[in-house]
Amino acid sequence: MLTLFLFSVLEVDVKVADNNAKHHTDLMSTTQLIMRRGQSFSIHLKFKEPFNPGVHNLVFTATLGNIPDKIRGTKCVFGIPDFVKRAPNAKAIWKAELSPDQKGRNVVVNITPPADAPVGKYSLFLNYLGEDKKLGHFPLIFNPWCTDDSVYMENEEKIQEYVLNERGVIFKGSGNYISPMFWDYGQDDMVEIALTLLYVSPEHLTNPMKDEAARYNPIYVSRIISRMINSDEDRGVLKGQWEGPYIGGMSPTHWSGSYPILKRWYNIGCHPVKFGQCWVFAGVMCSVMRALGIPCRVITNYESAHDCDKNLTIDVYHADWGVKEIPSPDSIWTFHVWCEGWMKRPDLSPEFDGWQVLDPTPQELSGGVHRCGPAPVKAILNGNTDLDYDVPFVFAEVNADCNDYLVFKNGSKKTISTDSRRVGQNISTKSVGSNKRWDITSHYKHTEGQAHRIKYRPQVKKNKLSLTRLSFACLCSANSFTIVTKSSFLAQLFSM
Ligand SMILES: *[C@@H]1O[C@H](CO)[C@@H](O)[C@H](O)[C@H]1NC(C)=O
Ligand SMILES: *[C@@H]1O[C@H](CO)[C@@H](O)[C@H](O)[C@H]1NC(C)=O
Ligand SMILES: *[C@@H]1O[C@H](CO)[C@@H](O)[C@H](O)[C@H]1NC(C)=O
Ligand SMILES: [Ca+2]
Ligand SMILES: [Ca+2]
Repeated sequence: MLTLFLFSVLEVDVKVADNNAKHHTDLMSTTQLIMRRGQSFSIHLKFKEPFNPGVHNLVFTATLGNIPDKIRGTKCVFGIPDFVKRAPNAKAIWKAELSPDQKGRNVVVNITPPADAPVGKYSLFLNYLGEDKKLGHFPLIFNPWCTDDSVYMENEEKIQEYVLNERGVIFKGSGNYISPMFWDYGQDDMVEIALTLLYVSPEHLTNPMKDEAARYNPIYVSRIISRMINSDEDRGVLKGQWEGPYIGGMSPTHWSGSYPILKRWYNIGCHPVKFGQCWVFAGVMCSVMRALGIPCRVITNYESAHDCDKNLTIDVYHADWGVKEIPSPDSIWTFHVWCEGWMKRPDLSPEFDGWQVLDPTPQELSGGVHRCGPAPVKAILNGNTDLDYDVPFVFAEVNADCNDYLVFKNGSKKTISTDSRRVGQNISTKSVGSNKRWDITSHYKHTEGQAHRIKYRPQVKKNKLSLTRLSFACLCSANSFTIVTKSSFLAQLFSM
C-alpha cells in the first residue's frame, strides 16, 4: 500500500520506436532512445490520479554529466506550466508542453531540447507532487533537419546521403586510373561508440565540465573527432602504418567498413586497432561524424602534396651522378583521402559556412596534436590562409608547386622543371544518390592560372602565425607512392 501511496507516476513510456523514427535514429537503435536537438519527442505518463494541468505542476530537469550547470548549458529545469525562474545568462533552455490528446490519468508530454544543446548522454527527471522520478537516460545528437541547428542542411536528398547512407564509395588509384572501393559506414550501435570517443578524449578527461559545455558546437566536436580517430597522443581508434609487414594487426587494405574497426576499439577498452592508412582513417571519421548527426563525406585528392617545410613548393632533388635521389622531406602522395563536415562558422564569417576539411590521418601537429581542420573549403579556394583551422596545410595539399632540381657533384643545383599544375587533381567524392564519382576540384581550386597563384602567395607568406602551427613531423614513409611517380618522371628525363 505504501508504494502505491508514494508513486503518483505509475508508468513512463518513452516510445522508443515512434520517437526514434521521427528523429531519424531508428536505424541506429530500436531499444535505446536517441534524440536530436531542436526537435520534440513525446513521453507517455500514467498517473495514479487524474492529472489536472490547472492545479498540478510538472517540473522536469535535464542534465548532462556529473556536475551539470545551468550557466554552462548542461542543466535545465523546465515545467508545465513553466514557472521556473532562470538566470538571464542560463544557456540551452528546454521546453515541455502537454499534448492535446491527454485523457484523465494518461498524459502525453512533448519535450524539446534546444537546438544549441551540448551533445552527449542526458538524464531526464520529473518532479511531481514533491516526488522525483527518473524518466530516462538517452544520447542527444546534432540535427541537420533543424533550421536552428548549426549543422542544418537544406536539402533532404543530401541529408539522406551525408547523414543516413551506410553504403559509401571511396576513390583510390591514381588520377589516370581512378578506382572506387565500397565502404560500409554502418549506423547500428554507432552512437554509443561515437560518444565514447568524446568521453575518452583528453579534453574530456582533463576537464569534463568544460568539455561537455563546449559540445554544443560542431567545430569543437569535429576537431576532437579528428584527433581521436588516430591513436597518436590519445586513446584514438586507429594506429597508422604505411609499410608492411603489418605484424600484430591487419593490413589497411583488409578493412571495408567502419563498424568492425570501431566495435573492436570499443570492445578492447579503447585501445588502438591496427592498422590504418588515409582512406581507413577518413572512412571511420565519416561514420563517427554521421553517427553524431554532422553531415560528412569522404574526399580523395590525387597528386596530394605533403609540404613539410611550409614554403608551398615540393622540392625534389635528382643527382647527376646516378639515378640516386637525394632525400627531401616533401612528398607527393598518389592520392590522399580526408573528410568534409558540414557546419556553420560563426567564428569566421557566413561565407565560410558549409563544407569544412577535416583530416584524421596523423600528418602534422595542430595545437600540439595530430589533427587537421575544420578548414573551410571556401578559404582554401580563395587562399584565406590566415583562417582557422589549418588552412595553409590543406591549401598546400592541393596547390603546391613541384620543383625538380638536378644536383651536381660540386654541390650546385639547377632547376630542371617547375610544375605548377601537377598537385591537386581530380578531387573526387561520391555523388548524392548514386555511386558515380563527382569531380569537385573546382570547389578547391580556381582554374589553374598565374593570376590567382600570384595573388595567393603573399597572403600565405604574410601569415606566420598560421604557418608556425604546422609542425615538423613528417610522414616520410608516404614516399612509397612518391617513388613510383618520381621514377616515372626520371624515366622521362632520361629518355629525352
Ligand atoms: C623550400 O624549402 C626548401 C627546404 O628548406 C628549399 O630547399 C627550397 O629552395 C625552398 N623553395 C622555395 C621556392 O623557396
Ligand atoms: C658545378 O658543375 C656544373 C656541371 O659540371 C657546372 O655547370 C657548374 O658551373 C659548376 N659550378 C661550380 C660553382 O663550380
Ligand atoms: C584527372 O585530371 C587530369 C588533369 O585535369 C585530366 O587530364 C584527367 O583526365 C583526369 N582524370 C579523370 C579520370 O577524369
Ligand atoms: Ca590522436
Ligand atoms: Ca616544401
